[in-house]
Amino acid sequence: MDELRTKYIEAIAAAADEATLEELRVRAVGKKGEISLKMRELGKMTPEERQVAGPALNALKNEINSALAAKKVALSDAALDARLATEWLDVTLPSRTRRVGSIHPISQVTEEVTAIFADMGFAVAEGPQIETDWYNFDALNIPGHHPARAEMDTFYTHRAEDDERRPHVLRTHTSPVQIRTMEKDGAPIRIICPGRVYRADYDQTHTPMFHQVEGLALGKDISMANLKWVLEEFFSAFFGTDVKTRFRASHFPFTEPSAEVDIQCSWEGGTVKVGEGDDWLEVLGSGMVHPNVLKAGGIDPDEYQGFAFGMGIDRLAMLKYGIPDLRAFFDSDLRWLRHYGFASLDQPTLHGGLNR
Ligand code: 2NM
Repeated sequence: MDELRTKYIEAIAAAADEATLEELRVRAVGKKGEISLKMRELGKMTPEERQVAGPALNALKNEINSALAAKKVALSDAALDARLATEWLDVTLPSRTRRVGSIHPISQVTEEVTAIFADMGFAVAEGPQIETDWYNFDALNIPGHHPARAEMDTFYTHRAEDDERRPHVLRTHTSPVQIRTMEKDGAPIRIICPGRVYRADYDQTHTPMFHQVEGLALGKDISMANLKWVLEEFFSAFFGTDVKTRFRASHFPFTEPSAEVDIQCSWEGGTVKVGEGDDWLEVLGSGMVHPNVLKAGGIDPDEYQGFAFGMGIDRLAMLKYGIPDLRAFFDSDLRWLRHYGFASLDQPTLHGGLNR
């Protein structure tokens, strides 16, 4: 019994890992372990012998089990200490720098425009950028021979010889969204439609993709007077200062009467300032929606009337934030984006004004 105790207690103390411990457990107190076998011999003993050997064997078994458990804990503590000694982390070190993206001026201005019109009760409507020529032209009272339909201004999708479908185009304005809204919701309507539009034109002041926001208000008695108030309210909120407007008679196929709208500005030292001075800057087209357009949208022109307008978002962004070159908007130049971009927390407000 003493030999067994010495052998196993010493072996357990010397074990270097859990696998060795397990091997010792099987050899000592496993089903066919030395101590278990000894316990089986108890049956062959006399009652007197058994009374001495039984408790002694049990005590030895318990002692070995305790030694195994204690050694197991000691081994895992040692392993943890070894890991902690190598895997340390200085949480007081400064963090690594990470580049942060910025909000593109066009996104920022779209949000600003949306916030201002939302305050006047206009909802945002969106639609597809690839349209049929019906939504893009016919429904807007633009006849088949109109120059705007010519291949040189409009991107037409490729068609196989035997394709029977209507021609499809990249929308040249967001007006198709307004036709779709008339069809879907009927009058009254108060919406703006911001989004990408496409025209085959590329020079200093034109890019083949640009951004527009159009507005539409239909009701029983909506007039040009309401249009003028809405636009002056919009420009004053957008530029953060009172802005006078000037309406000039014009012509669009989709409105009658039609007006081009100029905003008051000054030219000093080659830079334009909105809301002061005696000069005018053309920024917007508008008018009363043509009866043919209302009919195309499924609305009775004898019951409803209203105004519509359209303007360029890119141009608004250049004016408000002093961006000189239109084409730089779409160059994806990181230095430009860092300079003109907005922090994601710089939320547009109704009266953000020019002084950020
Ligand atoms: C402009 C100028 C004038 C316009 C018309 C419509 C519609 F679909 F309601 F008829 N939406 N937008 C419109 C009118 C657009 O952009 C220079």
